[in-house]
Amino acid sequence: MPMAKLHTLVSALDRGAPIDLHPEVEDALRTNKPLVALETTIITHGMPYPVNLDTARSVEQNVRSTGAIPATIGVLGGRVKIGLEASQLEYLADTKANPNSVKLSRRDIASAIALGKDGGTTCSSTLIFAALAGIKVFATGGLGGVHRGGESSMDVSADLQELTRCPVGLVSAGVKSILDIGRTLEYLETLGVPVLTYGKSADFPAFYSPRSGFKSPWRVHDPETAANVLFTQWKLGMTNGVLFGVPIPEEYEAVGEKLQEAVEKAVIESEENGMSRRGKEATPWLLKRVGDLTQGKSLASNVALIENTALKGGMIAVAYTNLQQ
Ligand code: PSU
Ligand code: MN
Repeated sequence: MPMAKLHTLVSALDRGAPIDLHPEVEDALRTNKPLVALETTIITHGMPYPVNLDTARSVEQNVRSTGAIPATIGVLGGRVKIGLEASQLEYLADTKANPNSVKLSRRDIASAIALGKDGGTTCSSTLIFAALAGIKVFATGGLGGVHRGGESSMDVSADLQELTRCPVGLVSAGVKSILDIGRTLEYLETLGVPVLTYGKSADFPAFYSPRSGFKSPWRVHDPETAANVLFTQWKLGMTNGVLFGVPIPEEYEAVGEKLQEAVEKAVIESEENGMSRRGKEATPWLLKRVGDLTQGKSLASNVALIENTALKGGMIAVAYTNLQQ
């Protein structure tokens, strides 16, 4: 891989880093085609089978529809995969047949690899590998954040800190209201991570709903301006990431208000039954509980919003590549 911009990745591979690049991703990196990184914790721990698999496929398809190349990132047999084969995606998604995939945040990566595990990458670890490969845009559903009661439990997702280390534009539908959205935004301000709403709402979006009650510090309306924010940030030598909150499509707004009741109930239950103090298990438990309480209605919204962020992510990645020409 001769190109200078692949220097970091090439150095890692030279050191024997256990990373496999999908040939299509490798080609896109060599020829500077737009790429969008995608996470896999949403597949292994965020949605039930087979909706997780269908969604992973449609999200990749949406990225392609914009002219960008999807790079779904995960860990298989102790190796990091940047870009998954169809069969590898199926393997990670089939959580009944292959139930042992680990949820991998930054602190888990080296141990999981040394022990030869399979795993889904959270936003934090997906950011790490996207940055390593020089992928500039990453699309997901919800970012982790400060949990309710986080001021005493200290449950603050590693996703937030990671955004200070990785020069990647993270396109998400905001943070779920299972979290403390106000404190999450305060924390991001302290960390110096740019936060923008992409689209109509002045609010920072709350995943199932465009409205969180908290204003976004900045707003952009088109992929070119979003890409220009990334371009400018990195041109100035700042090496941290940028968070774009893309509001859920309008037709899901009304149901979002209803889902909020289930979210409140799930949070209270998690405090009563101790799940809120169970570290990495807290988020998957809350997601599943909201799904059960709404008879799957939350799942349909979840699918819609991530399909939407994939589309916007693809458009921003294409615009970013155009700026580089
Ligand atoms: N929020 C969602 N769905 C998810 C996640 C978050 O609505 O699947 C996943 C993401 O991978 C995120 C991770 O990075 O959960 C955060 O976990 P924790 O709160 O344990 O840091
Ligand atoms: Mn946590």
